[in-house]
Amino acid sequence: MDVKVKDLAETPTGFIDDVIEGLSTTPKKLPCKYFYDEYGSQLFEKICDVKEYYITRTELQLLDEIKFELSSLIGPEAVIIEPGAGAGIKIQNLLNALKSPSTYVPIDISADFLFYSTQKIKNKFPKVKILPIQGDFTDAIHWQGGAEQSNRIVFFPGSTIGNFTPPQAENFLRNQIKLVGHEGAILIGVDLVKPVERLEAAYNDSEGVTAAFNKNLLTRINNELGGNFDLDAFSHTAYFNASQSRIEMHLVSQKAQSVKINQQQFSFTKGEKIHTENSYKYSVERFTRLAEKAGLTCKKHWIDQEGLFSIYYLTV
Ligand code: AVJ
Repeated sequence: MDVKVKDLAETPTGFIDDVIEGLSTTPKKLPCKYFYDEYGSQLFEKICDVKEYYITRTELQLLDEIKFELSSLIGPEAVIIEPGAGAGIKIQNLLNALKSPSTYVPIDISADFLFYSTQKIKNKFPKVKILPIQGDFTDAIHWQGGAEQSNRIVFFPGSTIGNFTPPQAENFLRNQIKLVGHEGAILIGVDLVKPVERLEAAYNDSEGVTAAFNKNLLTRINNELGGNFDLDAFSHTAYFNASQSRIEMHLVSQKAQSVKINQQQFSFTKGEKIHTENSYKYSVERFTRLAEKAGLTCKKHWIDQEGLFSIYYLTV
């Protein structure tokens, strides 16, 4: 089994259409999945290290604390499927914790990420079979599993589920049930609701890494779609929307201006925002209910000592 490499992080075909559509609606918006080109992914890794962003650190520590429990819940010869695998390190901790895991199935839109993560896992876990799938995990993925019929687990860490609205999240979970089958399970990390100061600090880090990550969307439009955004004329903002229980990130136009993308003009009033990301936060009660609506049973959940982050083991 070999992975094909592509030389460049290619621009997904839907990028231009999504940008034009998003900037033509009111209020303006851009899909957050376009944050993650190579530079954006590097910035995200940097975010994971800033002191205000507790998510990655807390989840890694919690995964470590529960590894023996996970190993006995999941059992031997597991097939681990990871949507949006990226270049993550968490999968290595999980594979380390499990008894003779059989197969790793990373799913990612980026062929480069798939290639590198496959190489890395191959080297560190020579006994684990790797079956990479290139695709957008926000679409339903059709994979029949081939010989990998039993003990399939979807691993979805990092509170990535927070990027979906609750109805989308429910739909996503339903699609994962199709991937893992009747005896499968989903191991998922979900960020908890917490005092607003703590939440907002995590998305307004003092080093400005999150601001750069947000603005990278504009850089991508400039570089890949022939846009002429003036990066200094937009500023990053992130705040908690309590009624929706989500952090929202926006880019705010600092003045009245118009921007050209390819041949199209888009005008901005002073203070007008582009909504770039939602990051939903759930209480245990609300997430459990959502999982149940999707047809899952919450067999077990864990929370770190500070009450910042939750991990769920959901069975079909
Ligand atoms: C990768 C979606 C979990 O929402 O916390 C981090 C992305 N955005 N800082 C999150 C993100 C701004 C992150 N997720």
